[in-house]
Amino acid sequence: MVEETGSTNADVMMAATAGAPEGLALVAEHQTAGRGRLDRSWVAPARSGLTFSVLLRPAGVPASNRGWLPLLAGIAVADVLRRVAEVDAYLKWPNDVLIGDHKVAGLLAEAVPSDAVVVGIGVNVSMRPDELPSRTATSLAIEGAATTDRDPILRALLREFSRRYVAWRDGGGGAGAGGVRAAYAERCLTLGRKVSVALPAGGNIEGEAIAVDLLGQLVIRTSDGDRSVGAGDVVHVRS
Ligand code: BT5
Repeated sequence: MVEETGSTNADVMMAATAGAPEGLALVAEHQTAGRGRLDRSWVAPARSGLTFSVLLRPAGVPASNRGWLPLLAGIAVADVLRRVAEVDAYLKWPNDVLIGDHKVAGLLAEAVPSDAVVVGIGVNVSMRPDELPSRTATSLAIEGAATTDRDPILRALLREFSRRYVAWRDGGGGAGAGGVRAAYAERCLTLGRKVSVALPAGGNIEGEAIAVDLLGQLVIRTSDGDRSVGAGDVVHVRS
């Protein structure tokens, strides 16, 4: 636990490079340079939420299957927020945790050469409406959660993520291991919706999100056939 740092993901990636063991977790009360995907940022006032990162070394799981890790973390976050905070948390592909249409938590998985993956989790807990970093954000407090006590939520998150990770890794790390694909699909609001996906390299794909494939990619039924996307920003289009 540290009072303040730039980014817990950056710190744990450095520790990973220096040989730190699997399971290392770093929690920060405040991040001054919190990272999102694609060079975006994660912004939260000190102590308004949970910001932490965990080091994993899934040796034995093929690199092509590691895309499941952030999805696995999302399942754990959604389940803990439901059980402990008693909110209706769902997943938006690939790894936003939403309550209604608003984002309460975000996940960032970053690979470190030589087999390590750092999974960072940010959860908005007591953030007030005037502190929200964007119109699309929310917090447990705003959603009337049963608790905004960060300690039990953090402990439950670490336990649940670890439990799901071990079951997945020990099952070989595929789509069926630890039931990850089915568990993800069950909690994912994106499936069955009309979506527009902005691809990291530019351009959009539009169609109906019909499945999550064996690698954790989103399958979109377009007018030109089915396309799988491994990364991108999804907008749920209202019909
Ligand atoms: C994410 O990226 O949602 C990944 C966030 C991961 C944060 C954790 S905190 C611990 C660890 N250490 C780090 O440095 N990072 C990880 P993305 O899907 O790209 O979403 C980023 C976008 O979400 C931003 O561009 C904002 O629009 C929005 N955003 C920023 N801060 C937010 C917040 N606190 N709550 C909700 N939305 C936020």
